[in-house]
This record gives sequence, structure tokens and C-alpha cells, in this order.
Amino acid sequence: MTTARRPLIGITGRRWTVPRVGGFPDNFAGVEIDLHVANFPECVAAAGGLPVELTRSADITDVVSRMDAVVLTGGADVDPSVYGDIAHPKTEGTERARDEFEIAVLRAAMDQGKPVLAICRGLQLVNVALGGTLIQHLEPTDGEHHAAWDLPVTQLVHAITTVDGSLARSVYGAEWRVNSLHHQACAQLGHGVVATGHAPDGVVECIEVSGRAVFAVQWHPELVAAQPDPAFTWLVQATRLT
Ligand SMILES: [Mn+2]
Repeated sequence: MTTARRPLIGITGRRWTVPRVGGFPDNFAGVEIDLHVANFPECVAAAGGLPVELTRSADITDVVSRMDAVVLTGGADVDPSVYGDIAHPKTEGTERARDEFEIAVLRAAMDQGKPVLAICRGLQLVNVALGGTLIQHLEPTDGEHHAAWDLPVTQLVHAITTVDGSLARSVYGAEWRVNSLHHQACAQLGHGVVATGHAPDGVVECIEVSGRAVFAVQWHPELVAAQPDPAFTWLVQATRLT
């Protein structure tokens, strides 16, 4: 009996300096570290994939060509200059170099027909990479409690409903309950971007790209207790169709 070859799935992340991460001697202060939240590779592995880190030191076209799929992970706000806006006072922690790296990863993956799962910031990145814009700040009192920084990250905060016939519907069914750890959301949708899941207050929670194996969710499936999450299962299965 042969074991099916596991799809190789590249995971993006941050490049932070040592003082921001901590735990190193003081003379490492100028050194940088590539990192991502470990739940992402854990979920990829649990779904049957073989997770690897995508570093911005790699030639992006080349490294994406070796991948079977990629995950665009969560993190800080996308720099509003990427979508031609000025920063709202609550837009924080922008990392323009990361934005450019992940936009290049997305473009390479789309050019090469590789499936993409994008999460939280990743969803916002996909939208702006394709020409869309963002709502830069949702107050905790606006609609659903989207910026639920006061609750456990595993806590399911609001429902989403999916659009009939969409990828979101096939992955999550008509309704799903989600955690919510974001203060930004899609405004104008990018070229080919379709909103296929919404919170009860209308905030976009799932997007897809017409004719592409690109699926993005505004919540954090990698942090919820029930695993493997259907989005990661979709990503692994999508590599077998390309
Ligand atoms: Mn939400």
C-alpha cells in the first residue's frame, strides 16, 4: 500500500526584530526573525498537508512553483497606501514590506493556478491586491462584536451566512459560527472578488475570486477548538484538483 503524497503548503508570516519577539540576549537587538502563529502549520498538518514556511528571502515565483498551495496568514493591518487611502488613527502596526511580499505570493499563486487560503488580514490582503478597499476601523459597538479582543480567541462570537452556490457554501454549509478578531473589513470589492459570506450586520466574512481556487475568511479558523477546520480540509483537497 502506498501513502498519498502530502501536498506541500507554504505559510506566510511576519519578519520582526528580536526585541519585538523577546527571549534573546541584548546584542541580538538588530537581528530579524521570520515567524508565524504555530496554529497555521498545525491545522495544515491536521488536514493532511505538509506545512512549510514561506520566507520573503526566497525568490517568490520559484518558491511558489514548488508549493501545492499557500496560506496567507493573519496579522497587522494592511498599509492603507496599498489601496490609495490615508491611515485612520486606529489603523496600527502596518508592515509595508510584508504587504508587498504577500501580494507577490498571491499573484504568483494565481498565475500558477495554486490554491490559496487567506485568513483575516489575508482576506483583506486579497481584496486590496485585486484593487479593493477596506473599512479601516469597526468600533466594538458597531453591529456584531467583531473586534473581540476581550474574549478567548476560541470563542465563537457571531454567525456567518453563506451565499447559495458559492465555495463558502460548499465548505461551511449555509450557516457557521465564528470567532472574530478583526477591526477592519472589506469595503469596495476588488476585480473578480465575490463576497460569499456575511455576518448578520452585513460585514463581509468570506470572499472568493471568480474562476480561481482562492478562498478567504475574515475569522480565525486556525484558533477554534474544532479541528480540522473545513477551510484547511478544502485547501488540501483543492491541491488534488489542480
Ligand atoms: Mn467578524
